[in-house]
Amino acid sequence: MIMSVTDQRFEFQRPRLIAKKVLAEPRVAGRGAVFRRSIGRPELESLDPFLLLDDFSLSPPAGFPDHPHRGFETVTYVLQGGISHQDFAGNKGIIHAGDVQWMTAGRGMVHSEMPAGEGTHTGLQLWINLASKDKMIEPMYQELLSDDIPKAEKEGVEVKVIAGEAMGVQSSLYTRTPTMYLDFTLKPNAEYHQSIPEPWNSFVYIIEGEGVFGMPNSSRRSAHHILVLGPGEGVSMWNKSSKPLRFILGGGLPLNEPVVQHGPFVMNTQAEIDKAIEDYNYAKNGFEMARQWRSK
Ligand code: FJE
Ligand code: FE
Repeated sequence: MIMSVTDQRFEFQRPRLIAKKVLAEPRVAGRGAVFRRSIGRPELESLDPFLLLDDFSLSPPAGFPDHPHRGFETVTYVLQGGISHQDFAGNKGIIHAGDVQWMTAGRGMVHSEMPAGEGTHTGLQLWINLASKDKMIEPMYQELLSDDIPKAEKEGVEVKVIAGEAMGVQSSLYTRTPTMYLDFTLKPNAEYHQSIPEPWNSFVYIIEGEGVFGMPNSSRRSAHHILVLGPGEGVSMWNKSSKPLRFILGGGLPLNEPVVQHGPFVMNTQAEIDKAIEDYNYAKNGFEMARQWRSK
C-alpha cells in the first residue's frame, strides 16, 4: 500500500499523547542507597493500578532488611549486578541483571532484598495494586530469567516482553491485574508504534538516551523522566538522537477502588490496614511464619 508522507506519520487515529512529565530526581537514602522515585512521589502519587516505581542503585551496606508486604505485587527488574532475596517461607536466590522477579505478596510476605556482593547494583522496582478480591490470596512468585524473556527485533527496535504482548510476541507471565511491561531499545532513527488497550493507564520511564513520544514533532525527553500517557489507541515513539534510547513502557487496567496505604501494606480501608498491622505484629492470617524468621 502506498501512503503519503503525512499519512505515514499517524499510525493511530487517536495516539496517546504525553499528559504529564515528571523528573525522578535522585534521593540519597542512607549510605550506599540512591533512589529515583517516579510513581509514588508527590507530583505523581499513583497511577492506578501502579503504586510506586523506583529506579534504585544499591551498594553495601545499603539494602532492604526483613520487611513485610500485603495487598499488592512487587516487580523487580535488575539492570546491573544482582539482588539477593530471602523470604520467611525459605525461598531464596539472586535476581541477576536482566532477570525479573514478579512477586504477588497477597495476604502476606516477609522478605529481605540486599545487594548481591560488593559494587553497585541497579534496577527498577514497580508496585502493582491487587483488586480487593485478590488482596488476600496466597503469595506467589514468577521468576523470569533473562534468557527466558521473549524478545523481538525489527528495523532497529528491540523489545523484551516481560508482561503483555509486542511485535506478535507474548509473555507467559500471569498478571492478576491486567498489565503490560515492555523494555524497548531503539537505535538512532528507529521508530515504533505500540498498541495499548484503550481503558488502560500507561507510562514511559526513560532509562537511557532521549526519545520523542506521542507526536513526531514533540520535544525530546531524556533519561529519568516518567511520561504519563493520555487516552488513545497506542503510543508512537522515535529515536531522533545519535545514541540508543532505552525505556520501559508500562500499562495496566485501573482498578478504580479506594486505596489506603501504610508503608508496605496496601488495602482498601483503614480497618483493613489496622488488621494488616495487627496480623503482622501478632504473626497471624498469613504472617504466621514471621514469628520465628530472620534472614541470614
Ligand atoms: C521501602 C516498604 C518497602 N523500593 N526498590 C517501605 F517494602 C520498601 C522497599 C522498596 C524497595 C526494594 C527494592 Cl529491592 C528496590 C524498593 C522500595 O522494600 F523502601 C519502604 N519505604
Ligand atoms: Fe520488598
